Amino acid sequence: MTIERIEELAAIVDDAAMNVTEIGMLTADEPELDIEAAYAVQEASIERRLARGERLVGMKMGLTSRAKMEQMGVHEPIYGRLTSSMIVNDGARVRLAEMLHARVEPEVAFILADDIEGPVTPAQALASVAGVCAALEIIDSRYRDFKFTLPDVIADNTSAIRFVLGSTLMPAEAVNLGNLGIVMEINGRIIETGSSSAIYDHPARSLAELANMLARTGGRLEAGQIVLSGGATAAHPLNAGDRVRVTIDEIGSAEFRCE
Ligand code: 0L1
Ligand code: MG
Repeated sequence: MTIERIEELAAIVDDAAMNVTEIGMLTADEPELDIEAAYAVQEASIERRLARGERLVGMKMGLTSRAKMEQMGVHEPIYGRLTSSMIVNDGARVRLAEMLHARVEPEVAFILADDIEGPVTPAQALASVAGVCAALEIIDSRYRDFKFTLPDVIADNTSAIRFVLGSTLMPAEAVNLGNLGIVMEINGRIIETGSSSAIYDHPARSLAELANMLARTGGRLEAGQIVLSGGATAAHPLNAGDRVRVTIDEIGSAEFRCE
């Protein structure tokens, strides 16, 4: 695919996100949009954000649960990019008018102390982590009815729109990272329970896989970056007035309100 076409497709997903307008699948009009081209579109769409003054603050893993992988018919997760405009402070409000059909999922987040360059094992990746915290990711596909193929969702930056990090950072080695109990509540009602083991079997495995996937194209994770390791349960639709909270054993909680 030509650079010009990649830029055109990046403008379509970026405009849709900025103007809160839904679009049809890019693959419907562009049969050449394979996974490699889709990551190029994602990167070009992020370049547009950076040119507007946003900063790259980290990366996210998507489709990390067996259920989501089976649903999409894939064998490996996908990754997206996190920018400064996606950060919501713990306890703050999010405006649903800035989203199309937002859903929320509980996650475990890493903050990196050092760069991570693949190939690495989960244990090696953990050695570069400053700490872990509870997180909530809001996803909002730009595609009509949240329907997409794998290249479409990669091009659309894996549906990223907002995320909240809990205010407590725990040393990764101090917690039982591979099997932490997770409870997500909406308006005080428990809506999902799960375990961090649902995140690619272990959040550290997800982190290492991300570094290894980036290494295929010469990329790496950088010190100070945030990594969302993947959804631990199904994602839930959000409505105005919702108060959302995740509590993760041993690492704390994160919350936001919808308006
Ligand atoms: O963060 C995620 O797991 C989302 C990945 C993209 C698929 C979706 O939007 O559900
Ligand atoms: Mg997610």
